[in-house]
Amino acid sequence: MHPYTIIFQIISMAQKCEMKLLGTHGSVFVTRVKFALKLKCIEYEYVEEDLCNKSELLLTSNPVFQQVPVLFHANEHPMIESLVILEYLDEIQPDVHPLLPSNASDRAQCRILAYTYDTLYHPWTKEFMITRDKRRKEELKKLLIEGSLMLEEAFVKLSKGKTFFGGDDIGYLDVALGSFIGWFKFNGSVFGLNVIDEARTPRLTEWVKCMWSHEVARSIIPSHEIHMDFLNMLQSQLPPMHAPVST
Ligand SMILES: N[C@@H](CCC(=O)N[C@@H](CS)C(=O)NCC(=O)O)C(=O)O
Ligand SMILES: *[C@@H]1O[C@H](CO)[C@@H](O)[C@H](O)[C@H]1NC(C)=O
Ligand SMILES: *[C@@H]1O[C@H](CO)[C@@H](O)[C@H](O)[C@H]1NC(C)=O
Ligand SMILES: *[C@@H]1O[C@H](CO)[C@@H](O)[C@H](O)[C@H]1NC(C)=O
Repeated sequence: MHPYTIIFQIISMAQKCEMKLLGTHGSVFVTRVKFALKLKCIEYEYVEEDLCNKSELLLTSNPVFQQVPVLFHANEHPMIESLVILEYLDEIQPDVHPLLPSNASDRAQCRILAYTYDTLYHPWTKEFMITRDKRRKEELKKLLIEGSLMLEEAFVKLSKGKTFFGGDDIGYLDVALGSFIGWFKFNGSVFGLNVIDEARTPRLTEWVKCMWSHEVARSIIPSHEIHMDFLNMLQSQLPPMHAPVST
């Protein structure tokens, strides 16, 4: 066994039970954190949260947003916001699978892209999946396609001809965006739109394939059934199909 592997295992053992992750299956934001913890060989205890009946632990550790993920590390303040948690993990375990690039400008580009994805593309995708308003759906389709072209361009720039956003290996954006690949399986056949499309976004198409063939990525992406349950849950929160439309 490589001496580094042994050292990492010792570090992991020492950290065991120091880390606790509060999450919900099927949450892409929780998947991100699991992904980073696994890449960094950090052992942790996972606690499943019921978002329909939130625990005291969630309400006290994330009183403002009351959302998962929440990461507890020993006696530190509980941490929230998946992207903040990724950076924290990268800072406390910098030598095992570094995530952010070393160039400050590249780091800023990565953060901007993840922020754009979370604040625009993800809400659009979610709305696209559940809206029943045909005109809005068309509008969102256009926005999502434009977004995918922008992501393709960013991929070309950041990957510098390599396989991942992070280059030869999975980096911060591969973790941040790769946790969504389970949703990309809900392609044209389900929603009438392939956001990632061979003809329009060839490099991203290739990237999705490489993500699926990465052992760690594959191991943390929830099953198709869990995605289906999540989708049903989202759709069940909508008013019934024939309810009067309020304006
Ligand atoms: N920006 C947050 C988003 C977290 C989030 O949206 N969590 C959802 C689950 S996917 C949640 O806990 N929802 C419960 C609620 O909003 O009441 C992050 O990146 O961690
Ligand atoms: C909600 O959670 C509490 C414990 O956290 C449990 O005692 C209670 O039975 C739960 N209620 C429902 C409706 O599941
Ligand atoms: C980051 O990389 C670019 C080239 O991609 C270079 O011009 C720039 O000087 C680098 N910045 C830092 C802070 O190293
Ligand atoms: C499209 O979705 C179907 C099931 O919904 C799945 O079997 C297929 O692999 C998906 N294709 C892609 C390219 O993800």
